[in-house]
Amino acid sequence: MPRGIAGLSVRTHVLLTVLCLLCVLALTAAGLGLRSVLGSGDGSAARPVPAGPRTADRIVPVPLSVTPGTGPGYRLTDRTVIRAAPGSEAVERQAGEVRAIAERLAETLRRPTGLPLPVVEPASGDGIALALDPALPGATGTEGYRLTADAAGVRITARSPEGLFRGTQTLRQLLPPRIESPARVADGPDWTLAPVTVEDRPRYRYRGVMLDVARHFFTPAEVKGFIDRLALYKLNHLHLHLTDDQGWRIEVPARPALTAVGATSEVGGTPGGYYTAADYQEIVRYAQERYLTVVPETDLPGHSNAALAAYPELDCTGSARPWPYTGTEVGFSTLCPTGDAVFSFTRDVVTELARLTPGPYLHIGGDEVKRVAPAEYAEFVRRVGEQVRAAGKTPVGWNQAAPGGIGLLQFWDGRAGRDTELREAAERGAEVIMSPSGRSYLDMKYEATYPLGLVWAGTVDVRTAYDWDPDTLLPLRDGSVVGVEAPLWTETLDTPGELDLMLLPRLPALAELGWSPRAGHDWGRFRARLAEEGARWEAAGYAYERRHEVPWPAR
Ligand code: TNX
Repeated sequence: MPRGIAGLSVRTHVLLTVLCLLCVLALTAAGLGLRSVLGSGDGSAARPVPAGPRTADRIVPVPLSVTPGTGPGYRLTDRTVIRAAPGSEAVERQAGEVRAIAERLAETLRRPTGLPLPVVEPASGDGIALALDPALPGATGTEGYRLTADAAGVRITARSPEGLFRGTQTLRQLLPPRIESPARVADGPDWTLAPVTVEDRPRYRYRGVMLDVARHFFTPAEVKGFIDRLALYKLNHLHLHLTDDQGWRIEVPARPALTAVGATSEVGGTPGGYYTAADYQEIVRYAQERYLTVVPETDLPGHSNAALAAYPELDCTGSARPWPYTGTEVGFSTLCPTGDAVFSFTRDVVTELARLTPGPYLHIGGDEVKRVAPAEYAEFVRRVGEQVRAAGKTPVGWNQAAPGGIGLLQFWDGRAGRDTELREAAERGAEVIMSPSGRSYLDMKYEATYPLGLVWAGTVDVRTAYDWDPDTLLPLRDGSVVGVEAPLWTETLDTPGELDLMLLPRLPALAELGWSPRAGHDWGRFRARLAEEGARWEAAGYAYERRHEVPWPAR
């Protein structure tokens, strides 16, 4: 028998060639079909931004359910009012909150549109209505909402003000991207929402981002800008990493040297800075208005070189480096883990942070302590955890803090065997926030040659950040994962623009993991929706990385 290519008979070869051709045709057709669903190609060719009202499949994170309506949708005009109708059962406090949410929405929409958009009380009439509705199904929870838009108007209902606020973020995304412009849009588009009904609620109760203000300091105004980005994607916690080897960033009146000495510098030797009580409370208030809880972290007993520079008597192992420490090595420093002095120090710190923080959590760190014996470390963590509880707060720790009896643990380091203690703690009832470094660390480079960031946990491109499941990444007790958090460490980042480049577009990936139902998780659809966000960030003036994985529209 004549032999053809690679030992196949000529007949077989012809047959295979025909089959391959059919395959290619089928795949191309499927690809085209797929593309029209995804709304995108491979990302190399930029697309024009579609005209007309935005279709409702543009919401990020994707809602629980989106039902397109019929008809023209709702167009904002100079007759549109925003009705804050708290509902008859609402207590005074809630009425005030609903009104404040309406005012905030009005402010956001007035700038680009130039429309008057007055906030009024009457429950009926043309426009955008925000109303509390205790009759919504219980499963809606405190953060869920229902939004309907049709030619007559837009109506957002929720069981609590928090849900109304989340709904207003969806409303922003139903409008053209230029709605994010901080200034009047000349020749603006029709400000029209597509007709739709959205039913929505989060998958996890904890959805956070951590900002490291210790390695590089960021001013209260810069942190507020950061909060704006988180609010848009329905995040509900801002974890501030306030202390580390390079700086102590929160004033503690009983320990004035912490900031007088410990805040004078940062990575690279630039001046640093710190928050006064008033600064910190201003950040907390701004976050609260956007329904984000601030989780302050003072990293103990390691990562404490700045505290040791201020109070050298707390250094019983000789771990401190000369002050200022402007490098980026980790794991060298520790407070003395035993003795009265250290616990009187931690009590001062815990007491002040508990006083300043309305949220339920104080994060006590606990990571990378290399110079302390395991039993002493566990006892230290246990005692500081007790101090936090005595101050009326719930302690949170990095996964190493598991042996210290901390009930809410943040998983970050899954390197060989390091999650064993976490798994055991979860078996005993501990809850877990998922921050796997190889997936959710926003300070990891997108690719090895990227100029900012680190690579110790690998590179994290958009798909890597998106394509994992917080519930099943680790074999933990069912129900122990209560949420996700993306840490943004700042060894290599010192301007808000650099923060943006690392945050966008990976923040929406994390946000969708935290908010959207497991069944809604789909990389192809996600990247198409993400592409639309690019125009929104440009309108807002935010820097972002146009990663090749995402089919960004033409500029
Ligand atoms: C590990 S994650 C750290 C930080 C570094 C970060 C850099 C964690 C609890 N500790 O001290 O800044 O890596 O990616």
